[in-house]
Amino acid sequence: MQAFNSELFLTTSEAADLLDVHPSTVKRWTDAGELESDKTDGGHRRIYLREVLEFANGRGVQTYLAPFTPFESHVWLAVQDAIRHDDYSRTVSLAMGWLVRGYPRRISALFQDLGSRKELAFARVCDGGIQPFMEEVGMAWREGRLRIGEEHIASQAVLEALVRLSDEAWAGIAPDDDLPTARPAAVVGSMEGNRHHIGAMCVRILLERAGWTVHYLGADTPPEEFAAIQRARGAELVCVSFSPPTSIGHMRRCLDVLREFYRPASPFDLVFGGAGTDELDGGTDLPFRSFLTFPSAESFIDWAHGRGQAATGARSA
Ligand code: B12
Repeated sequence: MQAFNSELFLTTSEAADLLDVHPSTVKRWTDAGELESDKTDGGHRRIYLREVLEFANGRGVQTYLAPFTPFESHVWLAVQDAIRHDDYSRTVSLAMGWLVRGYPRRISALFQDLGSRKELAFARVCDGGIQPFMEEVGMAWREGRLRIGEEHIASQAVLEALVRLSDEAWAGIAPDDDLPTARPAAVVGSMEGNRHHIGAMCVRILLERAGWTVHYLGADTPPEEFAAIQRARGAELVCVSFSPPTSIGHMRRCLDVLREFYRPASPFDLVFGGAGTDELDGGTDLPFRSFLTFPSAESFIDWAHGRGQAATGARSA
């Protein structure tokens, strides 16, 4: 009964956002009867989503909902829930539905859209949207409701969205051979034995948006390689992602190797991230500039912003 869903009536400014015009333009169109609208008891215009989409179609305007046909209203509601209520449950169930029905491109497009929205903190999109979706995928696989191939498809769809978001973070910035030296460098990847790297990709984008150049190592990377790339690139930050079944033992080994390779002439902060990393007690005699653990993206981002600004400031001073 979607036709009577009051959530699908847009305010003037919501319609303006969707059509990428100023709200006064929408008012002009509704006053002229070109765009059909109702008025609330208080006299505010309300425009039915379907009318806005037909209007856009008639004028050849591409809205962000166009790639999701025929799920525009579902996506609209999912995006509004995320923006207004910090609620990603509609996003997760939409993405699960598309996964089961075989529409992975829509999954990518939805996470790319959410990830590029200025109204949403990207760390929250990771912890509130991507992580719960992938957790649901893992649960469905364990309970035999999804095949392992479908879990791979879900991972790939999310990774593709993240790769595009990484490209967006670099838009307008010089390519690799001409990197601005003012940007501090970080090394990011997943620990040896950890084939999961969606969390590491989230961290890569968070850092890129916070002004870092990221040397991304991907999944299952030996700690010696984190050390070698840190040294070669003069990186000031090393971020290692852990997730089950990698254990405290893996974290300790990583810490030991990085400690062994550490040179005070090339100092860096070391961050371990992912579920369970906050249970590690790193001890007190660590050589790193600092050693921190963060179980989520949101817990990390404030620190990363502050650290990035300090590093950039030190370079330009
Ligand atoms: C996708 C997936 C895979 C994919 C990975 C694909 C890829 N390219 O990454 C594949 C198919 C390869 C895979 C393989 C396996 N998997 Co798996 N996998 C998952 C699944 C479904 C999702 C993981 C994911 O991507 N989550 C999304 C990201 C965004 O979440 P996240 O990693 O937690 O990251 C967030 C935070 O932790 C944090 N974070 C993470 N890293 C970092 C780093 C830093 C620096 C910071 C600051 C923050 C941070 O921020 C992120 C954003 O929110 C999980 C289910 C689950 N509940 O997580 C199982 C799961 C982790 N896998 C599991 C298992 C058992 C395996 C296998 C052993 C299966 C097998 N028998 O072969 C193998 C091998 C694993 C290995 N050696 O690493 C189990 C682990 C259970 C356990 N306690 O041991 C889980 C929990 C599934 C389950 N319910 O049983 N898996």
